[in-house]
Amino acid sequence: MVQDYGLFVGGKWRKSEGKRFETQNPATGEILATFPLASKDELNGAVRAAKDAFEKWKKTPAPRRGELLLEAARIFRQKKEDLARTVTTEMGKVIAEGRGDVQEVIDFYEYAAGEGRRMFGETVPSELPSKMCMTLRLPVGPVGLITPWNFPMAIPAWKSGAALVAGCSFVLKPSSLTPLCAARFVEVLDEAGFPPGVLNLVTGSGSLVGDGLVDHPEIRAISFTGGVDTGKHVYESAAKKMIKVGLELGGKNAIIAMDDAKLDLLMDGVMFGAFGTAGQRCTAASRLIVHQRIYEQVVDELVERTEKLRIGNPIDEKMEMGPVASKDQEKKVLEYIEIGKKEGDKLLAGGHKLKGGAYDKGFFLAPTVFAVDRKSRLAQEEIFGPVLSVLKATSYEDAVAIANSVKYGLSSSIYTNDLRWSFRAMQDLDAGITYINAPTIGAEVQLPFGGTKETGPTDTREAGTTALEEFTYWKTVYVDYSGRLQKAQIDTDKLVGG
Ligand code: UN1
Repeated sequence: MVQDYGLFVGGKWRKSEGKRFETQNPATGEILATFPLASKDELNGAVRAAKDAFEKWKKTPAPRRGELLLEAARIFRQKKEDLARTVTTEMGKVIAEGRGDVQEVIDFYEYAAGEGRRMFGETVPSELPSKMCMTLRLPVGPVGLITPWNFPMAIPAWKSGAALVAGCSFVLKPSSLTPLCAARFVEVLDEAGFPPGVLNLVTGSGSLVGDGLVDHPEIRAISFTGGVDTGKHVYESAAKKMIKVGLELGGKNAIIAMDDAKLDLLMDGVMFGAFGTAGQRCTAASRLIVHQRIYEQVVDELVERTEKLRIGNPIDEKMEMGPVASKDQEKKVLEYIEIGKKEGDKLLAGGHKLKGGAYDKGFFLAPTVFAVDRKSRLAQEEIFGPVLSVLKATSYEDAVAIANSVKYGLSSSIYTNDLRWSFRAMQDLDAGITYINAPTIGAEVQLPFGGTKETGPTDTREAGTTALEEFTYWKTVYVDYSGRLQKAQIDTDKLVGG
């Protein structure tokens, strides 16, 4: 039966009378559930609930907040298989990756829970006697979390885990392609026992709910993962309110293959990096830059492996790649394939929709490889699908120049056994993340995640200890226990005292 969901506001699922939208399985076309297109009033109601709850939540001791995160992690672990199936059914990544998505939730919630017992500030000496100075981390207020469909549980977890332990309440607006994952995510948090109003889920359009959240006067920070155009719009609106904003806006990530790379290791990494999640990761390896000395060999092997990939219903354990997430995604990727052909890039594998039998019910594309010119659009633009562009480099310097020639800077990778190239690449690659002898995907939650250039501003990073920066501000406190007025910068002669 198709379930009709409401909005989760103030600790309850609430019916919505307005228009609704459907969510479907991209492999089979089956309708999974329906969700409300929330109205402005409904959004305002959710922000009000978040604001009311914030006043108490911020006073809840941080270790206690952390305990609730740990309890949520326990339930996520218990329900991992079931939730993974929801991820795969609604988003289309293969089931092993669906499990990975939920594992990332568990990992981050466990990690962030510990932050409840740290959240370190500093004590700093004063220039005056009988005076102490310190810094505290305080929550910014109710926050808005706007999440994409490609990691439909992991990304809500990164954002909400950090917000919750910091003491913020939130309103989550998930992508309209994966509201069911968001609903199931929120159900677990509710079961863990977070107080009503601390977490709220509002589904609907980007222009009404997304913009409405960013512009709402009570929302004190926005964390957004998605496309660069929307990200710039969010950044501008947030600037007008002078609120914190975390943005992660994609990539055009490259793997560099040096001529001394271990070939099998390289090929395993390229296949996983390029076609894992059907290439729909911000971190996906969408460019392979190969040293000219091994170019022919790498291309031959790549084509052979790409043509052997097993593609089908991602719930089937044997499949290596599922469909892309939606009709629009399929259309966009096919358009890029046409652009490649028109611009004269050389199609080496795939380049079409898969047809016949069960393929006709879903959005299945053949994994695609192009040999491209470094100026071509396939070498520059984020496609967000199973399309890999291969480029030839004449040297290490040339490879790095190609890698850095795009407007994004999220992830990067180099395969080499030469320490000199490895250590140079760590610093030369203009990206937030560099992997040595591993593909561009698979970031771990205990390290900062984010990029440079148009991937997003470098002042915030998700995950790691840096995750707290998005949702807290520094309060500076001076305690003067001298019992007299002491003037900093003026009473400079009173250097010794007690
Ligand atoms: C994303 O695609 O926005 O590093 C996130 C990775 C995953 C997260 C990707 N852990 O590939």
